[in-house]
Amino acid sequence: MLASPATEPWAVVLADGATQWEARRLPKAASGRAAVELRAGERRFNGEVDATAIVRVPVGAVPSLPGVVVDRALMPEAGLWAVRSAKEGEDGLALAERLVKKIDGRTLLAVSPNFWLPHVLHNLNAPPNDTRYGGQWYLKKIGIESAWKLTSGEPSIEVTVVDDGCDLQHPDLVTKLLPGRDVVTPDDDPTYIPNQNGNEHGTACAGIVAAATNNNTGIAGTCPECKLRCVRLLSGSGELVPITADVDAFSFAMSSGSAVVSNSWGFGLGVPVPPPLKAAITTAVTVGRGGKGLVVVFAAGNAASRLKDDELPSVPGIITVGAINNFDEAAPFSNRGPSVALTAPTGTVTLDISGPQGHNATDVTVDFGGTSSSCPVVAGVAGLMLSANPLLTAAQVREALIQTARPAPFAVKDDAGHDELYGYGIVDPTAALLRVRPDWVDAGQPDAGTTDAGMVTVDAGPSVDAGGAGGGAGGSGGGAEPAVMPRGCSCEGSAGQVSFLLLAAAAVWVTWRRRSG
Ligand SMILES: [Ca+2]
Ligand SMILES: [Ca+2]
Repeated sequence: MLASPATEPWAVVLADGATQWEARRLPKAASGRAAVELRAGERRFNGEVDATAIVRVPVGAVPSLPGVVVDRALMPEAGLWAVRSAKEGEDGLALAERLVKKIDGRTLLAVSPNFWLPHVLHNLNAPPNDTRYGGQWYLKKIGIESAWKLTSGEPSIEVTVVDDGCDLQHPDLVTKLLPGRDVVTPDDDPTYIPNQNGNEHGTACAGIVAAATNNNTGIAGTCPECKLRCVRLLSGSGELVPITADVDAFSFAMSSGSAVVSNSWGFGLGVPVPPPLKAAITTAVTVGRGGKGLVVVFAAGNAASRLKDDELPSVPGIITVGAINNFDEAAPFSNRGPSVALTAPTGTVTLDISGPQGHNATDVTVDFGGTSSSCPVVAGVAGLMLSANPLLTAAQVREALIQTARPAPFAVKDDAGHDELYGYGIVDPTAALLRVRPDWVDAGQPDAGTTDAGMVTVDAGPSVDAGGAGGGAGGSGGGAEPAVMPRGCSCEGSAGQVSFLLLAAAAVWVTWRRRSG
């Protein structure tokens, strides 16, 4: 069965409608799994295979195939099942090669080996000039205080952060976390892996989404009252992770009752999304949350490259987020393409693993960055929107975010108003909230000005200079009484920090610009 790798021919091992991947065996990997080279069209990349394969059958059916044993239901709502061969010595690759020929579009729809593909985290540590400048300029930049006057979120809205695990005991997270999942081990403990470089990534993303807010500790979350669930999908950037784990992450998000899934990870540049994962995500955004769909947010990635239509950030229905700096300029690394929906500032200041673990010896880092840090900002805004109106479908949330995005000043838009780097603009939480709760406009939101057809445009917040002068007042709205009282959080505690932070951020980004060119 295992021929010499040098002479191993290409074979079709994955088919899903129009998609086909071929594979050929390489010498066995150190992991003990079979190593393979993969070919999808003109693109080639490497992975490994285990003893299992993934089949897609009609929803409601159970795979019944000759010489095949069902391993487990992967995501029944998508018709995805993990299977293995009943034949001695037939691994997942050989099984898939055999089953691909049995796809009939009726009882068997798609087949894939359970590829283990390198997963990367889209972080990028912008070197800080000086820790005195630490603070959450990025929330101020999108006018978050104006949005918080409308709502600070609801605990019933849960955001699942799929990443490299979280510090479950972090003082700024511990009260916010609901049970999570480790989809690699697998068990119910999504704790980060100790003593591993970059292990703060998941904690940093979770903090930006919904850190405990107004608690005199750490940072404020974008959605202060939303709850969090952490899923550990990988241990560190570059790790091989099986497709089944990717699907498990979304299956957990669906079954746990989450409304939003924040994903600051992806595959290596140019790797097409594995069809079983695409099917799982498509099912999540359309069938999850009682048919309203989960809001799935992905980082665009940091390769300064153009995303192809078949890559992970291009899966239809998801919200793909690029990164901007404090001057509304696209970050030099931010991937571009038709699938970029919108941009958000990078959340440089966020939670670190508490104590000596993580990026530094404290509980907070000022060095987070990349599109990894922009994605959870938008995930938090989506949490605010669903808190404001839980009946929204995922498609409605996506549409409202796009339609209310603040125009990116440096964008060169096409006829549809889209720019490949900036998407449809920069996320504007207040405008998005007023779009999905038009009745809140009538309540007299102080910063709001109505334009055409009930659409509302809102000042995204003071400029950098104005923010510096704003001092402890915290900028937008000043001391004005909120028109709609937020629940649970007035967030004054964070406001002063936010204002003073803007100058620092400017310094950091100037450095960035210099480095880029
Ligand atoms: Ca806090
Ligand atoms: Ca630490």
